[in-house]
Amino acid sequence: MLELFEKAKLYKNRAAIVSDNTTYSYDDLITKSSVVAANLLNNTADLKEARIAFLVPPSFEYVAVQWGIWAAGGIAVPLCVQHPLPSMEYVIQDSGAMVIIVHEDFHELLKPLEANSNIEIRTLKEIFKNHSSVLPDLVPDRRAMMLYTSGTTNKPKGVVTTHAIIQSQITTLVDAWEWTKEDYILNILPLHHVHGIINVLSCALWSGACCEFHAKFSAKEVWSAILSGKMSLFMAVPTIYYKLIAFWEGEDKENQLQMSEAASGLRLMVSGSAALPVPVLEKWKSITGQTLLERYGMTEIGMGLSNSYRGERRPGYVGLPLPGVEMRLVDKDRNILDKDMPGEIEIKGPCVFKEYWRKEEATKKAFTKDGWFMTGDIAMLHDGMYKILGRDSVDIIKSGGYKISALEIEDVLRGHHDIDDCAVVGVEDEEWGEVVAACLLTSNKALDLNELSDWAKTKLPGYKIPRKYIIQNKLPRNVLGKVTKNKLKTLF
Ligand code: MCA
Ligand code: AMP
Repeated sequence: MLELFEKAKLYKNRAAIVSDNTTYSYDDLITKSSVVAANLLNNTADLKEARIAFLVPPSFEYVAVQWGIWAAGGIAVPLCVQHPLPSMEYVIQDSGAMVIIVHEDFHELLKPLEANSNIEIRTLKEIFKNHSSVLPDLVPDRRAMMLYTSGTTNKPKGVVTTHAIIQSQITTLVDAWEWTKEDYILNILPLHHVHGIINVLSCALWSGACCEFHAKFSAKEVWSAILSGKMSLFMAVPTIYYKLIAFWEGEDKENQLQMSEAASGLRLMVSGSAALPVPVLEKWKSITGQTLLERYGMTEIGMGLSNSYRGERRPGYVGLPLPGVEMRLVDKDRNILDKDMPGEIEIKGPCVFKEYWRKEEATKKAFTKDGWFMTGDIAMLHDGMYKILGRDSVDIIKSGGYKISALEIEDVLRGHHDIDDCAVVGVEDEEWGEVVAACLLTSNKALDLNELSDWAKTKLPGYKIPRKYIIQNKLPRNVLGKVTKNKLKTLF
């Protein structure tokens, strides 16, 4: 049996999950996920890495389904509740999932998929129907999860991890950040990415701790949870800390004092998924006394570098490689660099993903001949610690902690009948890190940009919609005809 499940069995009636104001124990989780597994197996012995997509908001039910898929030998493919149908359809088709488990609230949305294919949609009610079965014996090298991430290709790729990789990603963090079963964490992050799934949810469950879900981020609700005094840990993207600060600033002095006092009692607050601006770190420290621990990670590697839990947390730096993670910086010719020289981060170790799903060429291209994963992130070792300097590609945008491919958005925008051509870039923004900005070529002098955004929302998740537009007669290009995106950025 997987070590995660073995541990959960020992935690018995300890609180595992709080969602919708209900507390669920580890026993509840084992029982419910075994029912899901039995229903998925449907009298067969093993799902044998069948991809099972699931569209369930962050909740106890989400975890029961995820664990149920694992227990039955399947690959869990979480869908995001905020995505429009075409984004989900892409993931379902690309992953080859033939079964989708859906929360009743989203059944209607997915029905068109069922009508046009052999895909079977099963509601939570069906999948939670009492049933039992012998569960397969799983070896850790089995594929377990697939998370879709944007890259330098226009469509997201499925990043495949095995149980062993997931376990390595979890245990590194449990050790480094000293998780215990007494911990209590609030999870307000989306559950189709590593940050919410591994760093928060899975580390908590591995440790016998409790994870409380809020289905959606709200600064007011997070502050209420902090004020409740239950939380010992919190993890979020920089934009969320920015929003929590803004909320605090809007309160009266007395409330501010209480909020600050409550936040100062947590044992650890972590920031990641995007660069934490030093002014945000400093402001958070001044109002809560907490020095945010910044770490660096990627869907393909889990977490790679981290500031220290007990030692120095240096503003603007991401610390040192986590135990078990091998890292080096290289120049464009892949020569290993010395300190104080900017270079690309390459990573090796048991935390690194197995493959891009059914993309052999892309997988091969992502690794050096001797097995180092090339992250595309540029960093420098300075005074004993690493600092992230940026990315090697202008086509990757980070907004609100989400990774976004400029090429994917351009592809969609070009599909609009009024758009002759376009180029998309990320423009620096205090709150979001970057915001998506599009330069459009159009012959329609009366183009309504709000209508264009509304149209794009039917094709792309909200966070990928451009927030800034400019209309030009031509795109800036170099002598080779390539759009000069850095020049384009200056136009915004
Ligand atoms: C939403 N809005 C935006 C953006 N998103 N404006 C500009 N840029 C954006 N990216 C606007 C909406 O249009 C709306 O505006 C208002 O903000 C509220 O929208 P809503 O969707 O409700 O936003 P939110 O819920 O407040 O979302 C902010 C958020 C979210 C909570 C920060 O972006 C989020 O959950 N980010 C986390 C992503 C994450 O977990 N990434 C990890 C992947 P109006 O009010 O005018 O309509 S990275 C990872 O896993 C690696 C391994 C790692 O290192 O961690
Ligand atoms: P994702 O592919 O969504 O997992 O995003 C991973 C990317 O987020 C990395 O390749 C980095 O570019 C960025 N990232 C994550 N953590 C940090 C950080 N602390 N500072 C700067 N960039 C970060």
